[in-house]
Amino acid sequence: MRITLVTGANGEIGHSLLETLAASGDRKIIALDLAPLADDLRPMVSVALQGDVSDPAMVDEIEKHDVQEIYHLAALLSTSSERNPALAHQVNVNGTMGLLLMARRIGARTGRAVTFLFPSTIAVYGMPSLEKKNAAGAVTEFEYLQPTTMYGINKVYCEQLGGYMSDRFGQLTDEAGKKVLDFRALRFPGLISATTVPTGGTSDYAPEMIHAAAQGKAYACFVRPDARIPFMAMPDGVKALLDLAAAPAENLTQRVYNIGAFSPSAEEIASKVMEAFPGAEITYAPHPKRQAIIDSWCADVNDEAARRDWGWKPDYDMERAFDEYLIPTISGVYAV
Ligand code: AKB
Repeated sequence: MRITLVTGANGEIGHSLLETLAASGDRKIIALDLAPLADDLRPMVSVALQGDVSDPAMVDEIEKHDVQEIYHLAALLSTSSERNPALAHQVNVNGTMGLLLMARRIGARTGRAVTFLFPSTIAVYGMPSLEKKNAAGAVTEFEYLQPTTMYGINKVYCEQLGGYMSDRFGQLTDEAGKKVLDFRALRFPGLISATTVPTGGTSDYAPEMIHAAAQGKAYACFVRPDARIPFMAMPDGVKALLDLAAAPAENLTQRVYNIGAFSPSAEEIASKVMEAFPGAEITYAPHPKRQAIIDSWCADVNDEAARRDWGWKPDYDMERAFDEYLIPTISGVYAV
C-alpha cells in the first residue's frame, strides 16, 4: 500500500484531497497540520501529526514513515504572507526545503523515487502594468515571472528549488538509475470550494462572495468590478494534482505546469451569484494593497503543456462550476 503524506491537511485543498484519496482506499495517509486534524478528516488517515512543517524535529517524525508520495500543501497564502513576510519565508521556503531533503533521504534509503507534488500559483506572475496584463491574455509558464509579493517570490523560488533538488543536487539515483526525487508542480489559479472558505489569500473575494450570498449576508468585495484572474472549481484542482501525480515521468517535458479553467472578472462572478441568489447584496470597496496584488497577477494562463503532456482538461467551466457544483452544494452546506 502506497504511503502518502499530505501537509496542510486541514486547509482547503487538503480537505478535498484527503476525501478523494481516502475514497480510493488504496493508500496509507499521513496527515500533517499546525492545528489538530479536523474531526471529519480523522477517520480518513492512518496517522495525524500536529506541528510545524518547518520544524526539523517534525520532519524527523515524518521521515520515520518512509513516505512514497508527498502533497506539500502547507503554506501561508498571499495576503497572510504580505502581513508577515519573515514567517512566510520560514514556512513556504524553509518548510519546503526540509521536506525536499527528507524526500531525497527516503528515496536513497528505500531505493524508490519519492514523488513530490507542489502546489504553486498564479502569484508567481508579476504583470508590469494593467495595460500589459490585459494585452498579454493567457501567459505561458515562462513569461512575466517577476512576482511582487513574498508569497509569489517564495513559490517561484521553490519551483526552481524542487527542480534543482531533483536533477542537480547530489545526483542521487535508485537501483534502476532513476532519480530518488521526482518533483512536479502545478500553478493553481484561485480555487473555489463549495464546502470551505479560504483564509489569507487574495483570490478569496470570489469564494467569500459566493459563501456570503448563500448565507444571506451582504458582501463588500475588496477588488474592483473589472479585476480579472483565473479561477477553478476545487474538484478540478484535486483532479489536477492526482492526474499530475499519476502521469508517467517520461511524458513530462517540464516540472511546472499551468492549469486553467475560467477567467471571470469580479463583476462576472457577482452576476452569476446574483442569478443564483437574487437577494444577494454585493458592493465594492477595493483595498489598495490587495487590488494591486490582483492587478499584478495574470488575467489568464496558457495550459497547453499540461493538456499535451498529461491530458489536463477541466471538468468545470464557469457555467458548470456554478450550476452543477457550487450552487447546489453550497445551498446544502448552509441549510438549517
Ligand atoms: C492566494 O490568493 O494567495 C491563493 C493563490 C492564488 O495562490 N489563493
